Amino acid sequence: MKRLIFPLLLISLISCKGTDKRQKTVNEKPVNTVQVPVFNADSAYVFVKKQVDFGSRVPQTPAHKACLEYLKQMLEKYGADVTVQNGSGQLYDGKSVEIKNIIGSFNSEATNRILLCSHWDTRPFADQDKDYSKRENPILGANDGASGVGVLLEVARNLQKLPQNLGIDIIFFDVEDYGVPEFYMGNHDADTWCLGSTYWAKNPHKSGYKANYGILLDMVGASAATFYQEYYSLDYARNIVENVWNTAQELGFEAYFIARQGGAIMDDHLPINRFLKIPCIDIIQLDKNSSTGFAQYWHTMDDNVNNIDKNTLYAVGTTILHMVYK
Ligand code: AHN
Ligand code: ZN
Repeated sequence: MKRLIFPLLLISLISCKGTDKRQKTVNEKPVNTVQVPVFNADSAYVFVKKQVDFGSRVPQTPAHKACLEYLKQMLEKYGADVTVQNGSGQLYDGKSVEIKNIIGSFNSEATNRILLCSHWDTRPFADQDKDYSKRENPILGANDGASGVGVLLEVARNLQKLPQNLGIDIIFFDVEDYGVPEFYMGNHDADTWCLGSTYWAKNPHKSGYKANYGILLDMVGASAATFYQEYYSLDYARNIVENVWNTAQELGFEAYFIARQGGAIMDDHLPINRFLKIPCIDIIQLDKNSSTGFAQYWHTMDDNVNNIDKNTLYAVGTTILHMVYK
């Protein structure tokens, strides 16, 4: 009897130690999990507000120019190789317009790349405003313009620990929102929206430019925003849509990312899909209950900083960071 006690004690000690060790390993370093940086919504909000403080960023105006310098400088500060692509396009009234697309590349040499984009210009006309006397005024575009850019600047700030074999291109497209206004009575071409992205998709900053996929952010900062699965995104890049909406759901953002089909929107993702053949989706606030398909503030004087909710910026930014780092 006495002889048995000792080995039994020893065995139980060893096995106990073994269990302990295994648990510790699991807790300290979860298998197959990458550290995803934390998206700071306060920081993203500041980036949005800073753009709005320049005033309306209508192409070829001083505020637009000042904002260009700011965005360029911020991308450089966060370690991107920055290119400003100069181009030109034709407006609905036949006039020519300068295009300035801002491209920030992280790990420029990596062939495995993701494209993240947003438009940075704002609409010259509040042509959906209830007050007809204001319909020719430019909008501030806190949500329609600044929100996507603000989220992507905060993403850029979090790309410091990007693995070397993964490249990210953040593109801020110009002249997205200069489309034919409702009050215009003359004739015009079919394609008056998305001039900057169309120019880039036909003349990419690097010849033969390729990315695995793209994500466009448009109006991603309003309170209680609903992101339905936009029609063309499903058509061209269904697996990316599903991946993004599943990721958002796993993170608890299913109140924003609603896994149901939404309307077809002519937006910057379309030329990218059509001309460059890069599968690109659009995360855009759609409203099923409005006649325009967009929320009430859309293309009105109400699209100011009061329209921005940090919770929405957080939901979108966190989802994007998880897409990048997973
Ligand atoms: C059209 O209304 C044709 N496209 C809307 C794209 C857009 C405008 N996104 C933001 N502003
Ligand atoms: Zn717009």
